[in-house]
Amino acid sequence: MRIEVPVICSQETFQHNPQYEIHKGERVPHLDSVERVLAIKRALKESGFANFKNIDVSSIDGMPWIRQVHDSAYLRFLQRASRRIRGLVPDEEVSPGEMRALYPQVFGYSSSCRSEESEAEIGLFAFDLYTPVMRHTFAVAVDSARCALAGAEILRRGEPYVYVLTRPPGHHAEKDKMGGYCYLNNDVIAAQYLIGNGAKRVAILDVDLHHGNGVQNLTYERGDIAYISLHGDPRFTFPYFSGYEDETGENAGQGTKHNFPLPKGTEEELYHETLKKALRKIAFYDPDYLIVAAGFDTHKDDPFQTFKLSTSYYWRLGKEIKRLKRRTLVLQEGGYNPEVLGESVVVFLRGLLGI
Ligand code: Q9C
Ligand code: ZN
Repeated sequence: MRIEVPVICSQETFQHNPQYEIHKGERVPHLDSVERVLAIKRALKESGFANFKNIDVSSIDGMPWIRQVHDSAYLRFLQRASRRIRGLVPDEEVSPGEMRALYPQVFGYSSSCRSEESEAEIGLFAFDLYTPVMRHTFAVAVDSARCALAGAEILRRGEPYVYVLTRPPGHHAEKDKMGGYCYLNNDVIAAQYLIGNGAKRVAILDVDLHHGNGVQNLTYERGDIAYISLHGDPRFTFPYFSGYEDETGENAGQGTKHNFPLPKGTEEELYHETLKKALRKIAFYDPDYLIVAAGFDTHKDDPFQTFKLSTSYYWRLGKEIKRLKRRTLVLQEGGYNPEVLGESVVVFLRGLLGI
């Protein structure tokens, strides 16, 4: 029998093409490029084991699941702000005062905003300057979440592994805030879908370089979604405000959140030892499904330059996760060097499939 893995992706992602982010007060090229998608797709096609599903995700009714996870005022803002933006027009055709991309400038210092200007309101709904709202942002973020739902459904029907090329990514998105290139929390939305369809427990393993603050905060008081994350120590790595070891969940969620912050320069052996500890927590939790928030910005050649994992390491990562023997939904998160990203995804999936 030929081994293959179902792959879900959507053309809509190409409508999301942020040009720049504001870093240390400077305008710098945005890292979440469309080249990332092209690199992943090319590598998957060449791999021979990717079974590209031609699902028209636009027909999936994702909003009921998205509304269970995100605040309705936030969703309304995102939709309205996207609609108001001129978007994909050449710079010279954008008249003064007209916007191509919306960034926060005043962060909300009260709990509500009486101005209805997008540039005022965004101060309540964004937590950084890395995550612009553009013409197609709402539609493309909804589409990315729909891809995650399509993947969850395939898993539910009995497939052991599914890979979803979710872009924009999801793990930083909060109940009512965008940030870290994320708008909608694909990971929690997919978990919510699986639980809504009968799963008792879902574990989310986050191997992106950055702590998934959104996943943790959205599930902090829930016992039905575990969150286990390995990431750069938030004392010096984005998103700074969460991901510390003593954050373990509250109320029904107490003991279902586990953070493994790691130092700058972390190499494969330390990473792997830590991974085994993290996977023990998951085995003990005994989930019906596993969702992997799969970021590859831990690569030694990634622009973040924080961890030192090589492309071949991702095979060991996949293989170790396979030992959990859980139906596994892989959702794409970060990974910003297109030169190594495609191969990293493929090598990871090979490990997961055991080939
Ligand atoms: N210009 C994800 O990996 N910091 N998000 C950017 C570098 C923001 C990463 C600073 C990092 C967000 C999904
Ligand atoms: Zn990341």
